[in-house]
Amino acid sequence: MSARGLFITVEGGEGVGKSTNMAFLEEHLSGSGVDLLVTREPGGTRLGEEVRRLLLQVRDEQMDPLCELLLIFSARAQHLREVIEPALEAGRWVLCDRFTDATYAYQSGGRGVADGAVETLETMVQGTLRPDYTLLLDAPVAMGLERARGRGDMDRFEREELAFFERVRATYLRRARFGSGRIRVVDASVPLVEVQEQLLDICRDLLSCWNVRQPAP
Ligand code: Z5A
Repeated sequence: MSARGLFITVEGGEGVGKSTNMAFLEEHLSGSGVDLLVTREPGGTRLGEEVRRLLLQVRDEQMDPLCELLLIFSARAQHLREVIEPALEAGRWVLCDRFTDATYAYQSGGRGVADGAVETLETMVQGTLRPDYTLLLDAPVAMGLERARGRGDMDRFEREELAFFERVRATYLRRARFGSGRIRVVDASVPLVEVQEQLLDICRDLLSCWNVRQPAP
């Protein structure tokens, strides 16, 4: 029987380079022989992608923060049962663009929903499942927004004010500082080639742990 796979998440504020670096990580890890499943939140299933559309769509009504929180966890429940848990159990690595750290950062830090509400849903939906490693791409908010907004149309989140994204960033950094050591902060304010050098160092660590964990042939 294969060992359980690793669950790796990539996090960060607006425009820090998650999509760009997810592609880089995918290429590097798959090229190193990892059986990798790449996915994202909100989304990752047909149902989840429909929920994502609801969440990102610019609307003329205000979405209640609890409605937003529950939509995110409803998509996450489907994603876990249908995609993430079966892959991990089959020994595959899962690389996920955002997960529950984003919920703490955006819904709790950004919107002001109580941490306790997020914790309750986290336990209900995930049980004891948590990411094994999280790469937090960090850059000053203004830099990320400038990069992201250069792309044109802005979604419902991208239209938030600067202070919202400052709270999001502060929450991520606090979780990295006071968490269990699972979250590795990557300086994403430097040129891409330097960001990717940091990612390669982390990949080396992950791959060496993995080689140790593999059962002998
Ligand atoms: N959300 C939530 O509220 N709660 C939750 O629990 C979850 C999500 C899971 C969608 O996320 C929204 O869902 C998100 C929070 C909410 N909204 N926000 N904000 P998303 O991950 O799909 O969307 P995003 O954060 O808006 O991602 P993004 O804008 O696509 O940004 P990115 O992936 O981090 O950046 P990128 O596309 O890779 O890079 C942006 C540009 O910068 C691009 O032109 C790159 O070439 C350039 N770039 C990247 N790195 C560099 C460096 N180092 N130097 C120079 N230029 C660079």
